Amino acid sequence: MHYDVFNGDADGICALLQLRLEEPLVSTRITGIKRDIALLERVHAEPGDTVTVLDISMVKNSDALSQLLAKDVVVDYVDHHAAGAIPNHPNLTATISEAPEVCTALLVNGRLRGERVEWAITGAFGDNLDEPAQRLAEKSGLQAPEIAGLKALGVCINYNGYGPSLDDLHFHPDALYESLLEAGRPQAFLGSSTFRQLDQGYREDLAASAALTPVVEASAFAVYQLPSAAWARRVSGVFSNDLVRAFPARAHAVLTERDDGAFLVSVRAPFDRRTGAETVCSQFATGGGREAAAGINCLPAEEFDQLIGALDAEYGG
Ligand SMILES: [Mn+2]
Repeated sequence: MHYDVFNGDADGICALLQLRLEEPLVSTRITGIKRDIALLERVHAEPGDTVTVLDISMVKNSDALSQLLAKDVVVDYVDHHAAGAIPNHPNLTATISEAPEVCTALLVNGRLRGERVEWAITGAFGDNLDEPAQRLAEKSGLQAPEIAGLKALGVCINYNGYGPSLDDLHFHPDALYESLLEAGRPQAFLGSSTFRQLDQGYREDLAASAALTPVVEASAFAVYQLPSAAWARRVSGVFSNDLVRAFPARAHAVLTERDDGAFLVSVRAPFDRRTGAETVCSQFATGGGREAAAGINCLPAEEFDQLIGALDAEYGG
């Protein structure tokens, strides 16, 4: 049995699309919402089974990984999040880079020598890596309208993965993966009713978020709070990415109220200085992420001031 374990965002999906279009394989797929990264523990493999892991932090899956390796399961791991100590084990192949200009879809593209480069570009745009995506697209000879299509698709796939529960999403990430695989090429999917539905949902959510103003605004950072509504939960990540582009010198925290009264938080470092987000978030019990983009899954309301303090300490007032 083969298992494909992948993040349910654009990067994870586009990484797997490249691999499976290039090397079709019947597999058990395991994925979830973008923030659900404890995926490896859901693999119940037997000795001799194989596992491909894409776009989820190795350090956050290290126990499950060690158990699989010890069980004689062969693991191929491709990722750009914090890895921790990579086990030196004959059953493990790892392609890991934490470089800020890299994402998993681009790492897979390197491995496949650009065989499915359109999906790599789509994944990179979806992971908010506009410049590397644009460079790769131009190098691949794509024209502006085609590049715009890949970008729109990447943004939409990424947007679909946000939200604290699968119920909030327009499509289960695995169902979306299947539709994309069936389309074969991004251009084919762009003409589908699935894309129209996703694109329309995205536009409606963005329009609703355009009216929001910050609840805290300092010179070096701003904090927004989104209401407890499905549209807000879905759009929070894309909204954060757009803020980074609109105010490149400022750090941003976007809070979404959860059903339990706590907040789901996404923090983006200033675009001009893509560090510190992880430092801010990892001070909280359920926080983590990367230097440029990090999050807190559950910030108790009474820790709001502490978050402001952490932002102020990192980015200065
Ligand atoms: Mn990624």
